[in-house]
Amino acid sequence: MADQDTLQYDGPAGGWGSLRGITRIFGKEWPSPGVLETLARQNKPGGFMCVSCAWTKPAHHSAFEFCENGAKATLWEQTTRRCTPEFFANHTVTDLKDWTDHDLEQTGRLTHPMRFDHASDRYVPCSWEEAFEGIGRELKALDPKSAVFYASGRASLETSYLYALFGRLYGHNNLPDSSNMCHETTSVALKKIIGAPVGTSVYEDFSTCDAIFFFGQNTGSNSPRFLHPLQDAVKRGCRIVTFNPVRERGLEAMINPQSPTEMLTGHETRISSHYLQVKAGGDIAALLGLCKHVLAKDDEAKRDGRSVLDRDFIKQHTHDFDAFEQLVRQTSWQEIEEHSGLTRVALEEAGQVYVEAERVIGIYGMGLTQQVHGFDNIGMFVNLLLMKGNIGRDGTGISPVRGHSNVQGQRTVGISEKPELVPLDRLEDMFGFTAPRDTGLTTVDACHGIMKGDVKAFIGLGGNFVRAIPEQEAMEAAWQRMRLTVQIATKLNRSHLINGEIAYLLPCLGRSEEDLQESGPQIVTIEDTFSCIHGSIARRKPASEHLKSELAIVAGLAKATLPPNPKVLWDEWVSDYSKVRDLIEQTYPDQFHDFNKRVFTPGGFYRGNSARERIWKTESGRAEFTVPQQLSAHGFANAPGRYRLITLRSNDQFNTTVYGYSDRLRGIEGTRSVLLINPEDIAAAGLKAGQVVGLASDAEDGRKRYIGGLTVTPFDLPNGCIGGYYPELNPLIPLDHHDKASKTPAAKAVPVRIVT
Ligand SMILES: Nc1nc2c(c(=O)[nH]1)N[C@H]1C(S)=C(S)[C@@H](COP(=O)(O)OP(=O)(O)OC[C@H]3O[C@@H](n4cnc5c(=O)[nH]c(N)nc54)[C@H](O)[C@@H]3O)O[C@H]1N2
Ligand SMILES: Nc1nc2c(c(=O)[nH]1)N[C@H]1C(S)=C(S)[C@@H](COP(=O)(O)OP(=O)(O)OC[C@H]3O[C@@H](n4cnc5c(=O)[nH]c(N)nc54)[C@H](O)[C@@H]3O)O[C@H]1N2
Ligand SMILES: [Mo]
Repeated sequence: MADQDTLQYDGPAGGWGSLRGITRIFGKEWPSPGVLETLARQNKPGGFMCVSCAWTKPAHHSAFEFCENGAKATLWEQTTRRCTPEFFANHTVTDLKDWTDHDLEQTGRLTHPMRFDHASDRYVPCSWEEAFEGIGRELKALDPKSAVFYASGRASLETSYLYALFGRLYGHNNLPDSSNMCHETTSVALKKIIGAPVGTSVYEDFSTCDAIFFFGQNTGSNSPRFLHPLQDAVKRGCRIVTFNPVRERGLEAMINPQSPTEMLTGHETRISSHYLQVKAGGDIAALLGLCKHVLAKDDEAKRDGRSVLDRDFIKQHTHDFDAFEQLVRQTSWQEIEEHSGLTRVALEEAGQVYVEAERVIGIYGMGLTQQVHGFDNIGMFVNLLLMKGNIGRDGTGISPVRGHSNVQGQRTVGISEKPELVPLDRLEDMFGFTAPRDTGLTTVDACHGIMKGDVKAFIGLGGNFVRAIPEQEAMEAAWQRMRLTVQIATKLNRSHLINGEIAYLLPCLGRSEEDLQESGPQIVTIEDTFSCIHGSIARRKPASEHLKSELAIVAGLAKATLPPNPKVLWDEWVSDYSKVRDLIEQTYPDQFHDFNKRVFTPGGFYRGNSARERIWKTESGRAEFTVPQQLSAHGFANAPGRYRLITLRSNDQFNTTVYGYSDRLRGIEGTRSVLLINPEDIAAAGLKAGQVVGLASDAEDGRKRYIGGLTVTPFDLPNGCIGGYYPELNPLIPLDHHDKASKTPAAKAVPVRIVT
């Protein structure tokens, strides 16, 4: 299935390959027959909501509403392996630092609360009381502003609400989220441009749109259930135009693994009608090219009294069209071709799809957000959509595809370093305290604070912060100077091996496990990428009797840290999560009215979006046309021997969780230590396929950063762009290489040199 010149998979996404992908994990991880029952209830009302991506859970679900990667995530959580106190007694933390991400997590589910013992260089078991008391004592002794409470986007709305409340009652807004490495560019850009920080499309829009434009989102691996509505859309004639430096198989063709006919006949659906391999960071120019074509066609149409632009919409609903139009007219095709790496002809053909479509949805992911000029990427995408009124109408919209299953929801219920986004007055009323008003730390700010020594305590509600951030080597060194580090987790990862003076590892329930409290089994809720809220309830027996729920852990920490407050009832909230939902409803009555009654609404309940109603909560009161500051988003100069490194996710990982070594859809098997590069660039650099090389940072700051042991692998990429895997290559990313507006690390075009 792989062609000879460049390693590339030419089978479809889905199909038998996806079933084999699942079975491979089943083989290793099959815990018990009960797992099938769990999978059958996945993503359905009254079932549990997948811990993988944030794609929606539709009301009209199929028999098995899960995908290859959702099944892997569930099986990974429900493994029979256990990472016990005996395991920790047998391994020093220093030894474990040589283990791969995959092997660390393969030790299985954490079973006991553990404290790090410096003298023996080992984790030793401790009781929950001891852990809470020890952490509370440390936090009480610190200046609250020197503590950071991080959240990875998985914890429920209930837990997230209480975690943010804990931070504010304690005295800070230092609440960075995995979103700060992900779609923060979206939250900042869309808020400013259309007045709502999240996407405007909903699931139903995919059944009426005429065209979908895709920028830098890898559906086949990262939100595979999205392939079904895409396939349906293509079948009814909708056209899909993709911009991506990599030819991602999921966006090329797909076989529905849930359709017996397709599986038996091997009949695949072609997904993208146009596939444009833009250079990494070339999207601003590419989008300008599309806009230029739209203007040219509008000029033609005007001659016979027609209009391509939606002039009424532009006049009534937008601001600053003239400045934008001027820029588009001024920019030459030559500049556009140079910066995008695409030809005028290809861009005009793609632009024509836009011109002809009455309803267009714009989809994007990390390819646009993780760039130095990510804000301008999104601004340009919105410009294109605004030209024809493609926001705030059925079948249209700007649609960022969110990452973690509840990352969007965490922001909705208050996990944010930006106090202006949180109803602090209301919280003060409800809980009788004075909320901190100063801006807290983003992920990048927190890293700087840790390096400088200003940040002295870090609590991680899930995730693998140290492995996911840029500048990993320097950060690991600085990390150990902190006074207190606490990690709440299901499985062992590298962040648990880099410890402060006092360190705890607290094991929690996963979402697929029964959460039994005083009032009975608990429901938790999450928000999907379309702002729909879903309840989740699980029945599986927990991995260990010593686990606590994330909510109970947050409450335990808070209670041990904060002075008593008659309005803050941690024990009551732990005993019955519906009471936390009441608090959420009270804090956000417009969006969460009747929360407890609506928890199991099929398809989730929609919490609304002003921009979808064409109410623009922006400075001008209208949707903003924006003018990008430059034509390339990557943010560094071209130089001889300097490449743009794209850090990629394989089909066999969830972020830093590496399930295995098969990147099936890209035809890369058995290794992650690869340098993907096109044959022309291999020859030009005097390299040979199969040669082992290193990558060195080529950032202007001159700092040394290096990763070796990478096998040169021919791959279909634009000239000057090379690829490799996240998180292994994270030490190459400078901490200050981030989106200018939101500080999202720019992991999709990193300046590097190849070292032989
Ligand atoms: N199975 C699985 N599912 C996941 C995840 C996972 O790791 N595994 N992670 C979850 C999370 S947290 C997130 S945020 C999402 C991430 O999902 P995506 O948003 O899809 O993120 P990536 O896979 O990092 O990169 C997306 C695409 O951007 C392309 N790209 C790179 N540079 C550029 C560029 O300059 N321009 C353009 N147009 N494209 C570019 C890459 O080739 C890649 O196809 O997925 C979520 N779902
Ligand atoms: N170079 C590069 N760097 C990147 C990216 C990139 O594309 N390129 N992507 C960025 C993005 S989009 C993101 S979102 C971040 C991801 O950063 P994080 O969200 O911090 O990392 P994850 O890998 O998702 O975290 C995995 C760990 O979460 C824990 N875990 C799993 N389930 C649960 C649970 O239910 N509860 C708790 N408490 N813990 C649990 C397990 O211990 C597991 O080891 O990485 C960012 N970093
Ligand atoms: Mo993400």
